[in-house]
Amino acid sequence: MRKILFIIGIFIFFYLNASQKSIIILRNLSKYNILKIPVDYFTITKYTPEYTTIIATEKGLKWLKDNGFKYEVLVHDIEELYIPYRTKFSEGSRYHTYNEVVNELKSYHNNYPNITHLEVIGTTYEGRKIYALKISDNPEVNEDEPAVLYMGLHHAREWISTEIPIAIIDKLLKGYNQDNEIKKLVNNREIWVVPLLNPDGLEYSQFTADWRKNRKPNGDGTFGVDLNRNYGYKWGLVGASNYPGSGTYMGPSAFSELETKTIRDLAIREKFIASISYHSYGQLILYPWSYTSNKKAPDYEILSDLAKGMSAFNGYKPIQSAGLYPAAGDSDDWLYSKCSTLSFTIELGSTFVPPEGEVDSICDKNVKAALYLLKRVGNLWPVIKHKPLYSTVNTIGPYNVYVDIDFKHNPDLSIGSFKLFYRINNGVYNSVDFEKISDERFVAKIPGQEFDTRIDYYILLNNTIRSPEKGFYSFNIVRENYLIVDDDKGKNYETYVEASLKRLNYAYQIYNIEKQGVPDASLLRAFTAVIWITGDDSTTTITKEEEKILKDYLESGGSLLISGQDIGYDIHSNEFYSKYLKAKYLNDNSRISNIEGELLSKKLNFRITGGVGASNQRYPDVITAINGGKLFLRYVNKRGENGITASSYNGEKISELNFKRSVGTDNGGAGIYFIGKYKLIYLGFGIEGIKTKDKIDEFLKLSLEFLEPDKRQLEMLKKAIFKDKAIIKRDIETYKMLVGRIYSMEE
Ligand code: 0X9
Ligand code: ZN
Repeated sequence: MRKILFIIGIFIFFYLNASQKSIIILRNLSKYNILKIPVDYFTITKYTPEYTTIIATEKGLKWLKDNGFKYEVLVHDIEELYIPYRTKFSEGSRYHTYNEVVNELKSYHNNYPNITHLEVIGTTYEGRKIYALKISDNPEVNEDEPAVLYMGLHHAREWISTEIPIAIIDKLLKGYNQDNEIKKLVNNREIWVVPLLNPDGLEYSQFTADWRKNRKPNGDGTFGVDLNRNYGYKWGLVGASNYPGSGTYMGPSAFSELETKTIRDLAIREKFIASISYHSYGQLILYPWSYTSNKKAPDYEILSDLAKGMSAFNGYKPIQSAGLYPAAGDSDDWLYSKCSTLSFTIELGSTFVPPEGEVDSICDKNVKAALYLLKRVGNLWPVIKHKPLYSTVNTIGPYNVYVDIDFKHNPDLSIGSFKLFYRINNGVYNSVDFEKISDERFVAKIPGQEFDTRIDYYILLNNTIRSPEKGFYSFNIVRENYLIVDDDKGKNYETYVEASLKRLNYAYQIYNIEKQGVPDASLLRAFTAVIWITGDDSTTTITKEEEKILKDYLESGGSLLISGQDIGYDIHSNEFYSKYLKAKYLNDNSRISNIEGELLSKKLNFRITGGVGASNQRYPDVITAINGGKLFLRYVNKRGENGITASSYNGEKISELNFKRSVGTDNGGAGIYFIGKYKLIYLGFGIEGIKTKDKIDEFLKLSLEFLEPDKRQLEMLKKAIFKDKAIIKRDIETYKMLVGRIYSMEE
């Protein structure tokens, strides 16, 4: 049986692959149902709106005849087109070979090191490297500039499609110091060029035989996947074959191929705003959707407008990709749907391999079209920047939504072209106009609302097709609102606290010191309490600058829960530690993970390593309370003894070690609380290490209840907030939030 299958396999292989392929033309295609043509025998590739050219196997020709299709044969055997070139490559042809492309990219990079970055972005089945050349000022840095991708040679036989990307590189690099416009483009864009995506296919088609796909063996004797059917959007839905021998074989799964994976990963990383994938031939500019002609892309207007703009330079006809035949799994549909890239395919030239003498002029006009797109995408780039509003305790309002509009890149915008819409508790949307603050800055004001209100809002833009950001935002007017200060040096331990507050249904904001810098005390004052976590940082837990704002905050009546296994170890010898945290450091590393105590007359006991908590608590500090602080958490061993464990450390018995270090003062423990001018809970361990969810919830709930500011604190906070008014004029929003908080608490 096996043998028979093998023989049949061989037969099919020769029938579909080795048999002669002809290029034929079908006119008035609309009178046929193009989708009926079985993709296995054909590669429907070249087309204009008036006619379509197809590469057909002999079996394909027979099928057309049998089914009443009328066609003319353009090229009897497609090999004829390529044979003249095969011998030429050794002498040097206008068309690049793989090695020539690689050498050229390297020398471009060597000659223009300050504005290029050369990267191997992938490797093929046969082990060839896929290169990308990035052109931009500061090329090693991912700057906040529109990124554009130019790709060549998805299809092996479409040699001209590598020439345009190389010509683009040449134009930009050589023009950089000559042409101001080019210099500006290079400086303000990130231009990625992948001139040759399918080097295995190219080598085969240049030196062996006509070819379209890559060269990975399919395991049934046939070779290659059509890279332009292998992308992961609507993969295999239409216009692609699942027969491995077919020229439009979709592959065993979406992104099964190294080449398509390479583009996928690059695109996810670089977030291209626009792209062109070059193919041949047809003199067309295609844009999504490719998989269907029944639907327009959501950005149809801008896509067709850009295509029209490009066609002014190359004279090609802009149409929706699926216009003549739908095919799923191409690069454009994936880039557009998954990366919001305005993706184009340009079908170059009017023959498969334009005569070498025509290459320069094809490059010329297409480089112009490419630069036009490069220029235009600036106008689509960040239209609006906007920081979503936090939940707030401010019932007075207004809630100011600030936006920064990038007019430089969006010359068509005016103040009338954007509006804010908001609704209260799922009611109907109201609109608010923006007011001008400065040339770029605008504000829309949502009026104050009652406690426990939910506000949804979005910003609508006219004159731009792409929406500014993700769209809908919401915030709540809440009675209590906590601030998590994420000070764990870039780690994610704050997520444990965050998850707990979510479970408890408390409102909170996260402030990330690494990203946002040290917060102002005035910001801290806007919250019911501050939860400051330093994770397992051991050397920069609380910096001098942070101490300063924390002192200010505490002096003004703030409430603070501060936690980290090494705060004591790090800063115990300074005044902030003893005077404000009310703590004395006994030793590093309790070596015990059982903790118990009592807060607000509730008994507490929990463990801090393992379980679902962070397992970062290897050295929790032993601390004790001074200056009015109260020790409320102890480390205990199983026998209930304080600070004693049975294992040994460095030859010393731990029990003795901890015991020795703890004597002479109060008992060593794990946490301190203080009630005075301010309220404080200071933990010598990281709260994120609490072993179970219910224990971290229980502990946080009690702590935050404890930290709730009393009347005395509120009086003090109010004074500080009015002083802040002068200091924070530049941040009226924060000020209003603070004032609102005090007023609303007085009710
Ligand atoms: O079929 C392709 O992959 C591209 N044409 S080519 O002749 N170079 O093979 C066109 C892709 C655009 N997509 C659709 N027309 N659906
Ligand atoms: Zn192609």
